[in-house]
Amino acid sequence: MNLDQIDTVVTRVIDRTPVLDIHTHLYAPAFGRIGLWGIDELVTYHYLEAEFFRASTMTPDQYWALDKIARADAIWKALFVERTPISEATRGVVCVLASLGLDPGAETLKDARAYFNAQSFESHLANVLALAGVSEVVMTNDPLDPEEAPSWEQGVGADPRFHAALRLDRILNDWTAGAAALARLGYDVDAGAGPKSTDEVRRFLERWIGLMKPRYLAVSMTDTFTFPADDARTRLMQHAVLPVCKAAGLPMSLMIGVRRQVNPALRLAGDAVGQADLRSVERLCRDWPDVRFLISVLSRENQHELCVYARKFANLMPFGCWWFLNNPSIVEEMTRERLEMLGQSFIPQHSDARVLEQVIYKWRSSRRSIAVALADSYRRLLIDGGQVTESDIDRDVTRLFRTNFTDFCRM
Ligand code: FIX
Ligand code: ZN
Repeated sequence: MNLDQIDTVVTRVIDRTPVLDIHTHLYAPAFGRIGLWGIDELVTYHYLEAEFFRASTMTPDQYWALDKIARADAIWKALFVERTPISEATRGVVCVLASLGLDPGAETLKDARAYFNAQSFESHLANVLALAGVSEVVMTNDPLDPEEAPSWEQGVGADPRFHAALRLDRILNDWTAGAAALARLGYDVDAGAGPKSTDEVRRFLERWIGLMKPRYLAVSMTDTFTFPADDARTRLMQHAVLPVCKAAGLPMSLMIGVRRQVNPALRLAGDAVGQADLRSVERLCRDWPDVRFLISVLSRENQHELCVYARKFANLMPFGCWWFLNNPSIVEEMTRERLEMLGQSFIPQHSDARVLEQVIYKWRSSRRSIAVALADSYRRLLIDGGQVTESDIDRDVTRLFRTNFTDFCRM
């Protein structure tokens, strides 16, 4: 292959390689209405709500007093009609509508609503995943979510396109509330998170691993996350969560760096970002060498050091360009530094999709950015005297989009 073929071949391979999307907030059809899809969910995505409040004179209180339809109409008018949709999140809705054959320049959402109302979910789901080039997604499954837990207890049928991830935020980030919820379920736990409590949490986790068959355990941590510390979270991690991960052979996913509710008036859109002290990640990877850690950090300033830590610890798998990082300028920058320092040994992206159709735009945008960075790596290789074939690129992209995750999770 020569220099001027690289872009075409890389784009062809990236476009045809189906993705395993390792972190989303999507749900298999069997979970019913907690799985979000359709135009009104797309347009009221919390990324767009944040942008709406900058563009509109409507106060959050006035907005929250509206129903979902009226909220979507207000956002559509402000961000898509009265302004050109050039932000990542607004352009994403344009991409979805155009991909589905709808008019992204429509004055109202009337025709889009008619289209989505006419869809049968199963065929729509298959169409959306095909358009996105996504073969499987990993859900975010909370055993203490009263809307979700009954589906698992009743025995939700397996769907090979949807893998589970056992999410632990309610236990690890708010033990007082988590302990109360576990106590209501009959677990003998107390606020101190002593040995009896950690044994009971192990029992709880083992039960839910049996119910969910998760690919990994997961938690989202604030920028102030410190491990170890003299706190309930450390005791729960050291004496329950990490031993369970080790015994079950399941990775632990840590997403670190959110600053929760810096503006509570915006609700889900009210979270921000903070630079974390990644020495906690260093201590986890060193002190728990038999546990594998999937790590994503939210601050752009933490990305380079995460790559350095990944060079030090083979049980650390960096993944994704999370949330405020999921923009072409930063996805390309992060992918370049990961390729330079880690070769193919990282997971370049996850969508974090909350609404089904978002996988279409999130993966189209990410494929473009990843292709630019990857093509440049191959060009540099050729310039330095190396060779690369299309099957080499196939093998590399399959690692990045699929088998780095399936191997790490021993799937
Ligand atoms: O903790 C998480 O899984 C975050 O991704 C979400 O809480 C966040 O709201 C989100 O969807 C970001 O993309
Ligand atoms: Zn998420």
